[in-house]
Amino acid sequence: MTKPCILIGAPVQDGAGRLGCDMGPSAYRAAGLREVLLDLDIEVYDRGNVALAPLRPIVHPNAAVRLLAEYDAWTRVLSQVAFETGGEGFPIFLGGDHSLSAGTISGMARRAAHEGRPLFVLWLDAHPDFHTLETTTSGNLHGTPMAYVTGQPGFMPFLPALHATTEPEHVCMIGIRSVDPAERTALRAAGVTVHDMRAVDEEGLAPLLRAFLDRVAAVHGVLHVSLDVDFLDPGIAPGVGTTVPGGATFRETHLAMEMLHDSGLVRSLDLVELNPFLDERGRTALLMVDLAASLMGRRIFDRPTRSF
Ligand code: HAR
Ligand code: MN
Ligand code: MN
Repeated sequence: MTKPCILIGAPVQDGAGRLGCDMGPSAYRAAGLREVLLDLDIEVYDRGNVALAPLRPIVHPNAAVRLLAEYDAWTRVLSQVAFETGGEGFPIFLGGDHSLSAGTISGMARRAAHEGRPLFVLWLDAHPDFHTLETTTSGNLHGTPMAYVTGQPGFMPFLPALHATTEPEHVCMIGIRSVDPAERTALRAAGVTVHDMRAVDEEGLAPLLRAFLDRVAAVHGVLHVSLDVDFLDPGIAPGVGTTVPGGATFRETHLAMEMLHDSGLVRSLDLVELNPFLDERGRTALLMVDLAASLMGRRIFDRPTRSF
């Protein structure tokens, strides 16, 4: 990986049901993300935190929907930042709740279209985040970004028009184990590849990921990875507001990250849903940094043994 890494803090918490994700970017910095990348001889530029664009008033008929104006504003600014930084290096978006992916993925889709290559998304999460503004009942908009970027109905004119939609067939979700009924229906209709935890247990994470990477490479695609803390088992990653039992292990996830690095297909990464207020002495932040290092080329063999 010769491209410089560009760190972009996205202190978004408006999409989550509880406060605290806005501290995520600081926690990743305190956990040494920059230093770990420098150790890999990667050039690193930290752009600091993105500021929220001015709000425009938006009213939606679904009264459950919360903080839509903020979602719209974050999406506009992050989409632009993703498009720009995606042309300069390898952006790592330091979340922030998962609603930020509405911006980062739409921006990376525009970047890929600009380069004439299809964008694929690997979604590592307990949740598919495939609600529309109509179907969400919690109103927490971190439950919606994948529906938005794949062009599901009802987001216009409430959110920015997409320069490029991500084909639902180009999305692979792994680790899924908390799906609402409306999401289940919509995922099937859209043709998203969903490997739930049963698939991971029966078939193994590596073969599932290998098949997807082969699909991306076959059409000369580029890949965006969106890593939600709750993909991981709560026993190793407690610092998240929406823990779900039965998550991915340390070994599985490091292996996935090493495979992603070896593929040479990954262009950009979201680290999302870390809630430092719920963390235990930074262990979840440190684990996410550790995983980012594996994705950027560090072998488990070379992993330092120091504890924090
Ligand atoms: N599906 C539920 C809802 O819409 C939970 C969404 C939670 N999403 C995240 N990100 N934590 O994956 O409220
Ligand atoms: Mn998520
Ligand atoms: Mn999740």
